Amino acid sequence: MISLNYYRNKYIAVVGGGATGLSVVNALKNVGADVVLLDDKVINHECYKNIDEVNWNLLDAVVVSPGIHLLWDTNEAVQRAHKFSVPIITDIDMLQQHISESSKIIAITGTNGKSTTTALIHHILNFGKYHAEIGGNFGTPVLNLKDNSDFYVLELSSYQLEGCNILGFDTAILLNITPDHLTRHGGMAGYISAKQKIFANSRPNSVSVISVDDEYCAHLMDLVKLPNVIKISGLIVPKGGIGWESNQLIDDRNFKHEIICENYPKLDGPHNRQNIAATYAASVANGIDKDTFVKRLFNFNGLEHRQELVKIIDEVQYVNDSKATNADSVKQALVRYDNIVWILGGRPKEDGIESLVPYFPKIKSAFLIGEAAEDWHQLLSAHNVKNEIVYTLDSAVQKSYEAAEKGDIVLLSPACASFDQFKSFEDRGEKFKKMVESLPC
Ligand code: UMA
Ligand code: ADP
Repeated sequence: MISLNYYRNKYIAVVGGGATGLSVVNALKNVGADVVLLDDKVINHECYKNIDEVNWNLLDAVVVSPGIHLLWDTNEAVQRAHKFSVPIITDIDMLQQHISESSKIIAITGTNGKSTTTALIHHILNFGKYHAEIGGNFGTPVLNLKDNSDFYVLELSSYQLEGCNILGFDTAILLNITPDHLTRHGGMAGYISAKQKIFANSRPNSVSVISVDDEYCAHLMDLVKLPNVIKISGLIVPKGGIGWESNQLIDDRNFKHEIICENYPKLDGPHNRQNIAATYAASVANGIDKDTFVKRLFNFNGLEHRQELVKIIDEVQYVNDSKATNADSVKQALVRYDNIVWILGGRPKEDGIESLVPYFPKIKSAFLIGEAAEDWHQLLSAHNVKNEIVYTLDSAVQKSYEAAEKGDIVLLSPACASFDQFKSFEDRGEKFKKMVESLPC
């Protein structure tokens, strides 16, 4: 646990009693702070208080959880914080305030690829010589990480960044921006402005890693004065940056066009090449030599639920891409595979799947599940894609099994959140894998 000495004897309100809020409460109580926990629902916790039981005049800070919307100030605790001029901060800010001078934070954001890149950087840094902690949106709240680590490798969501006010990372990485979470951020401008905070308050020796592969990132690079920029790409070699040419990772930082390694088949596709280029940039910026990078990259196993090959039955590949919850992540799978029997649907996001229409000719048939089924049935039919509403994952797997022929790919890549029928994307992916495993061979 991170020791928050600055907050000893301070009076702090923590908003949101989920994983983040509870980690903050524990870390604060550990140093003897006076803590109240607020939540829209009543919580069984010794620190829980009703909002009117808080002495707002005396509060030193309000710590918000990522789930608390800040843009429209709809949350009552946030409204009061503004009214009583109480600073709003996050657990990420608190980590930043308290880690030792020798520790470094590597922060990763982007619409897609955050978890893969975070895990890969952690894998590369966390060996004999160094100890690296991994957390943030990846799962472990940052204040639950161990004190005095050499590196903190943090996946940061737009929700987390939106509330941060201190920041200033040693290495800040922006992988890509495509439309997502638009309701929460009030549209694309709000979403980009949250993502852009990854570079806020950077110090003269901070390193900024940014991709040139989409127009929003490219535009940001032109607009924002970033320190020590390393441009990366999964598609080309940016001049003076790090990218790919003919299946090879190239380091052109000193305009030397140095070949680093061949593509790593377990992380295939331009999207993963973007993740690898970002990882290489972060690795060299933090003292990892080229040989160590290559050796460690080539024994990374990839993460579950991201284009994960589950099984091959009668020459049909079953692929679990349950983490593909938005159009751009699904696009990566549709680009990679041919002859696709597509399982999609769930709780749709605002950006929809219209942008995937150019890839529809690769779909042999589609099986629709969840809340999006009726609308997407109309869209697919309008583009002459053979499709059927089957409502549940169970029947989608069964129908796909019956429909697939040798050489086909049965692809669960839902373009939707999972919460209408599952606890999480992991739950959806695990259930898919179990169903596939039980199909007759
Ligand atoms: N709550 C309120 N009022 C609100 C919103 C929430 O009182 O307006 C309360 C809820 O009643 C609940 C608590 O807040 O008691 C939940 O807090 P939270 O939603 O901030 O969630 P945590 O449990 O703290 O988990 C968060 C991240 N969740 C979200 O951003 C929604 C986790 O990311 C993250 O792993 C965890 O912190 C540790 O850092 C999950 C996620 O879904 C994986 N992230 C989104 C994504 O990846 O797309 C952004
Ligand atoms: P995140 O944590 O940002 O959701 P993940 O690494 O968990 O990212 O991957 C989520 C989905 O996005 C998967 O379907 C994966 O195949 C796809 N993906 C991974 N990296 C990228 C990338 N750089 N660009 C676009 N899609 C990606």
